Amino acid sequence: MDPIPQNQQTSLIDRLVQACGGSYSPEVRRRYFITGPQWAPSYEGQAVFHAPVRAPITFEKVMEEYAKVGVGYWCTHDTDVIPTNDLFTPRQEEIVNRIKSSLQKNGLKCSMVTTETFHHPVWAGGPAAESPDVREYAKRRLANTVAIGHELEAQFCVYWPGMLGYYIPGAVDETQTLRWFADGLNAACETDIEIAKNKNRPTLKHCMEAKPFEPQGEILLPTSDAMLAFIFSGLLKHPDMVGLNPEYLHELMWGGEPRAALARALVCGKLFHFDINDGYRLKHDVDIAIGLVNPLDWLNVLVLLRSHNYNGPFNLDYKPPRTTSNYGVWAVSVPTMVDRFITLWEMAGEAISDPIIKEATDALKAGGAGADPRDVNSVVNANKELLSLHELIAHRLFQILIGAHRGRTYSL
Ligand code: GLT
Ligand code: MN
Ligand code: MN
Repeated sequence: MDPIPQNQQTSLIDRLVQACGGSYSPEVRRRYFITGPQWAPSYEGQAVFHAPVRAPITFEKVMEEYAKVGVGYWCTHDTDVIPTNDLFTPRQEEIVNRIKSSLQKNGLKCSMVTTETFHHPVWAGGPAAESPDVREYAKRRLANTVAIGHELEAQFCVYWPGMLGYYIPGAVDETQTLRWFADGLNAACETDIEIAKNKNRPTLKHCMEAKPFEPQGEILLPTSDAMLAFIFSGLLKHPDMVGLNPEYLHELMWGGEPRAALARALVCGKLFHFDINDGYRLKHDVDIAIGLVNPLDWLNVLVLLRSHNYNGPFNLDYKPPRTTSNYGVWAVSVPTMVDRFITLWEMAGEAISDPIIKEATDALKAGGAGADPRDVNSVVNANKELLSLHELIAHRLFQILIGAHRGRTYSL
């Protein structure tokens, strides 16, 4: 193949995306509660070892592009859109007004707001640092985000305490830090209750998001399970208002099984919000788009959520790889990840109603006949053959993933 002239590269991308086929229309995509963060498409590719590869983009552009693709909801950190020094000033109100009109112009809704408590130097010691000034400022920031959330008619508020911890052990009192962190959340819930009352709106759903490492060396609430314990610890004044925003990859990062982590949140009634993406076990937070690494595991996750009637947001918490251009973010990343999500969701529906899986599952639940529960060997023998169905179910799920259940075959 001849080298591709620069001015023909984007049309090549468009042609190949088109050739892939199987994409959903923006109308169909809008039927799902898929939310698009400001920070994902505007991530420029920078990191400790990386210079940025993409140009900055405004929230107006992000909203316009989400609307074109068919992502109906937008969410943001306070400082993704309002520079830190403009917070609490008249500039903040100006920007919030611009956000409102841009949402309206593009037919989008704001689903969620979150406070950036990790990037700015004020958070060097974390949002629950020893200094009362830092903690006071953190409370103001959280309250301000709650107020912005109500202003933008959001339903959710997310907390990712990635700086709640330390690099150097022994210098920080963990129990005290956790109490101080609870004070911040309590203040946010109380502000919420007050604003909600004044505005005659429901209170927000406050969702904690865990990540086991990065950017802090040791994080005090590193997993969704640690957060569940924290929610039920007695430190929160309004535990009923607080739940989880698990992220698929963050559970893999500590070596967990995301589906099991989600199940634990579900049985506690705390699965409020869900960050969807993909990546690798026991590696850093690569935030690859959904389904590109673990499609079979994703199918299993969505089977769980569909069968438990999860109806919260699916938040595209993704970072475009450094090899993707500004153009590629909108031409490739966002539409293809939305479509993979929808496809996997629909496949999950097929798995739930698949007659083979259903019969196998029912048989396992019925158990074998003729066992005497007082005799261990008879219990083993009664169920022995049935247990092979576990592996058969897994095979069937693979077949559903590749379309074999609909007759797709290879070189038979
Ligand atoms: C950051 C983090 C994400 C969180 C965001 C919300 S910020 O990008 O890695 O997983 O969801 O604060
Ligand atoms: Mn996330
Ligand atoms: Mn992540």
